[in-house]
Amino acid sequence: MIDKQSPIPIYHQLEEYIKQLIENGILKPDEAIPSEREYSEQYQISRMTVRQALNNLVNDGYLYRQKGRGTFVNKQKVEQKLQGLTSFTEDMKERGMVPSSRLISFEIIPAEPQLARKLDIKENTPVYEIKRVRMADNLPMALETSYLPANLVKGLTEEIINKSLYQHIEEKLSLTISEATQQIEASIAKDTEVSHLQVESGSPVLLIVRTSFLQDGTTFELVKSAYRADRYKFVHTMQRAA
Ligand code: 16G
Repeated sequence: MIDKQSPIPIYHQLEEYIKQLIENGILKPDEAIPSEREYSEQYQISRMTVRQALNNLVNDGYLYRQKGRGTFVNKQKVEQKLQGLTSFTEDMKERGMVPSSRLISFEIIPAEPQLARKLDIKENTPVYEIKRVRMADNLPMALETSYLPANLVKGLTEEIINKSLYQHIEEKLSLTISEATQQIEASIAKDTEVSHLQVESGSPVLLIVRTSFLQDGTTFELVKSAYRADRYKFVHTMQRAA
């Protein structure tokens, strides 16, 4: 599988080969991969070359290292399409994963000026503030803080929040969720995120801010979330203007 005559650098060939083994499920999550020495002996390539391939795979989130123990296969990232306005519950179910939430706090607060502006409501209007850890197959994926005007998204309870907000809004309140704007940026996990997402300090997260609207244009939520960058990636298709 390593072709020394090929113009493709050897580290890159090894990287692609290991990637394939992971994507095809031949190497399984949390399985240890061979050591640098073993790869270098097996394929008669330098340890530097092996190291470069493994470093790239660690940086891209395919592998992780544990001090003194070795290098292991990471869980594959959840791919989230950027087309379509979906809920966390729908996204995970579509992938055959079991969604769940861990409620951290749930209260009604008066909207401070900035929040009121973002939700397009008067200052001090009551707003639900909900903090949840969103999980898939019991693994923490994101820490999510949602703000919803309480007199619009009525009757929230812990039971509803532990299931699906969007389902309650559409099925119980018969409101039509229509569109959202979303921004995504890279960051490093803050202390609260480190503990709730169970990552090491200094780990990368994707910060997402979503503002969502009903069909009549009313803003019904502002959601700030931190997604584990090692478990999530966003994909979208683009069309070149004719
Ligand atoms: C997603 C949305 C969030 C929405 C939630 C509803 C992002 C970044 N955020 O997490 O805005 O409130 O789904 O999920 O995608 P639920 O219906 O499962 O409660």
